[in-house]
Amino acid sequence: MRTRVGIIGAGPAGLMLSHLLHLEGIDSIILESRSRAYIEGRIRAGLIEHWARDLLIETGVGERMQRESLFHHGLHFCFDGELHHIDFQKLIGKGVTVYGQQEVIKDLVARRLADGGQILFDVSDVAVHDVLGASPRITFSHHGAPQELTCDFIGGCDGFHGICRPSIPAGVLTFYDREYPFGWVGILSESPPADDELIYSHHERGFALYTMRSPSLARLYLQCAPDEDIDNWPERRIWDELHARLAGTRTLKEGKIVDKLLTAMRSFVVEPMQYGRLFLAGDSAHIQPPTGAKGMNLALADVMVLARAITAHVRTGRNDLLERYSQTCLRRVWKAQRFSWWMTQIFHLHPADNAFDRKRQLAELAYVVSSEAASISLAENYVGLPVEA
Ligand code: RFL
Ligand code: PHB
Repeated sequence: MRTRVGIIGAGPAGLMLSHLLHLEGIDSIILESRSRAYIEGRIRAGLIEHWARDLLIETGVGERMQRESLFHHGLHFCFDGELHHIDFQKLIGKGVTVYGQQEVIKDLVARRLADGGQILFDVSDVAVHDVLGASPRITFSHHGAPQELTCDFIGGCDGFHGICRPSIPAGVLTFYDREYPFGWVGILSESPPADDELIYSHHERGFALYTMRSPSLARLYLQCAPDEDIDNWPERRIWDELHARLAGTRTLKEGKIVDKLLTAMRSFVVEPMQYGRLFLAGDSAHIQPPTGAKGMNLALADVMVLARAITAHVRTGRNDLLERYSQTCLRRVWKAQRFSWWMTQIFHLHPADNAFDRKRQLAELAYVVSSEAASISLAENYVGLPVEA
């Protein structure tokens, strides 16, 4: 088998990379270790940045999103028993879109297949070879048969636990890592959300986030211990904590819990995001705590930069954009890392913090909601910084 770009992983990064390349007339093949049903059912992110919404619409995969998503003009911060609204639309004329990551996945898979794209699901034993040469290869098994795919470039879009990053020899990459002493327990509930827009709550019992997928489907998260056992969180305890951490500012209706998960919190970046003709994109190169809602959006931003660089190479033989891929992405990645870390540290109860630190968090939250300059700074980071041309 031969293709121009071999892509490993059919998450937001891999699927969007393949779609963007197709729009430029460049062929690619995606190899995915899971089934189509699995990746289309995996519940994850829910928030799409302003520019990413435009990208989905402009590249022809935003039609269902435009019909079914919720557009939010701002969000709420809850602290000291009060709710404060920050109006992004008024401050910077932008907003965010609530639309499940698995819906983006469904739309991209449908579009790739309708355009004749190749996605091989259920592959195993994926390995990359010769990435420092002009013709890298990917070997894998499909339906039990060994296969080999030769290409010009490899898109390493296989997420945090994939094989691409670990296949780069020791000493090439620098790792930047930070773990947090807490995690999130999350539920999806067949009940209305606490408010029309998101509520991030700072509370003495710990952080809580009240988000949604639709007007009848609430997505709710609670700060918990980092190595928490899900059995410690029976439904009654989850609802009691969710009510308590709203601090009487809203009344939350309970509903049938249809999904329950634990999420660890971590900030992680590798530099560079490239080794020869292997380009890492999305979670394979960086992850961040979900407090800033940046993961899926960063994955889309990386592949926008990569698709442009590959297109310039194919059209004109230019290599400068490919050579600058990593530094171009990392400038934006680090700003998103900084913001995700900031949102995380300002809202969570840190085991090592004392009364001084809690007062400092409250003072900073009060500053953000009362200063127009600080609100604008929050707004422009939250709706997403521009992707460099
Ligand atoms: P993905 O989505 O993990 O996709 C990688 C794909 O690669 C496949 N794979 C392999 N395929 C072939 N061979 C191998 N050896 C392979 N190894 C792995 C996997 O099966 C998978 O299909 O990475 P990608 O594309 O980089 O996308 C990243 C995003 O999925 C991730 O950053 C977000 O989900 C993070 N995230 C959020 N991001 C946002 O932008 N907004 C949010 O509101 C948001 N909320 C969240 C989140 C993540 C969460 N969890 C569960 C970690 C909320 C939560 C709770
Ligand atoms: C979500 O809707 O799942 C979501 C929204 C915002 C976040 C994290 C998760 O910061």
